[in-house]
Amino acid sequence: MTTLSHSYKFCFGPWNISEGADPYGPPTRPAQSFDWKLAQLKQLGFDAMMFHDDDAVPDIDNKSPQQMVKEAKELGKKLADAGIAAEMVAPRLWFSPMTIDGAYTSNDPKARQYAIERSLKCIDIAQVLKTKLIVLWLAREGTYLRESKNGRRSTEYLVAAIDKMLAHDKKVRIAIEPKPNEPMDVAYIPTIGHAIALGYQTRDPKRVGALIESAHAILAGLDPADEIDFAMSFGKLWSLHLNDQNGLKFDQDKPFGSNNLRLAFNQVRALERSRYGAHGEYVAFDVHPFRATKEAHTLDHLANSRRTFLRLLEKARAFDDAAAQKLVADRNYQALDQMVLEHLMGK
Ligand code: XLS
Ligand code: MG
Repeated sequence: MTTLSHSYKFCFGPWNISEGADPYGPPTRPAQSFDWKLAQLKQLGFDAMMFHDDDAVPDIDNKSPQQMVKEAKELGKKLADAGIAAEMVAPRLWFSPMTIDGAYTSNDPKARQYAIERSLKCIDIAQVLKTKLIVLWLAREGTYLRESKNGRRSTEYLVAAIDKMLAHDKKVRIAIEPKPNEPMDVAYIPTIGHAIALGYQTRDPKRVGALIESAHAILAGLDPADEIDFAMSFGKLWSLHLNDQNGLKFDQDKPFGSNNLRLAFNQVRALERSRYGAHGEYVAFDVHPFRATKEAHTLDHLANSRRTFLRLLEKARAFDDAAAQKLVADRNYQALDQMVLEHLMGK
């Protein structure tokens, strides 16, 4: 089994070991310390941790630049001592009162300035943690009613903000993570096509790529495997959040393959055919335990997602492509459909 995972490296964020609170009820499991979470990572067969800026430097808005660097260095030492890489750092632009009406696309120029300044701090933290990758999940860039903003101006604001980040650090690479909604009613940059197009408007498009999350593609009514293929054809898939989603509802961050095994199988096939990871990219599982999960099973959603990925990797590599191509050449799609199903069901 381990030989199959050699070409993929795995990652999760501290937020993926969550306590079960949801909008309708309190936590159901005790909070775990950061150090506890870090200690589990290697044991679960993972290689890196991804961070929000305030995972790396808590209460970042109230820290001086010197204090921020000091705390980031302390974290960097912890990671180095544990042999764990930092995959990326993402500015958490959806908590602060400054981002109530959006961050980069807020109608308030002071809020837009706050969002950019916070993003530059995030880049400084990434430098200390020795990662060049910044992920922008544009959580609050959207509207509850379209008349409150102007889509063209919002696009221009997003380009201007990214340009400021690209100018701040000549080595930084930015991956835009699209999502069509939630927390917004309708979000800007809803799909990977929008994210990649936005990058081409910036001052240095070769440093702007994208991140795909399975559930976000499903929420947009799209097939995550197609989104992966599209991004890979542009060389723009620089990070990846594999998980799952049962239809068009709140973002469930379910374990990979939990709802759509065939969709998961085709995501792995898409990664394989484009050799995702060949330039050091990680497979992250942006997943949460079910609220009903007991404390004793706090990590199982991560272990299961990685195990499912590796089992589907075996399936993808064992799939008889030659036989499949014969059925395609004969346009015998019923037989091809059944062939895939029986392959997944096992003989
Ligand atoms: C949304 C984002 C989020 C992280 C990264 O899915 O990936 O999970 O906070 O910004
Ligand atoms: Mg995500």
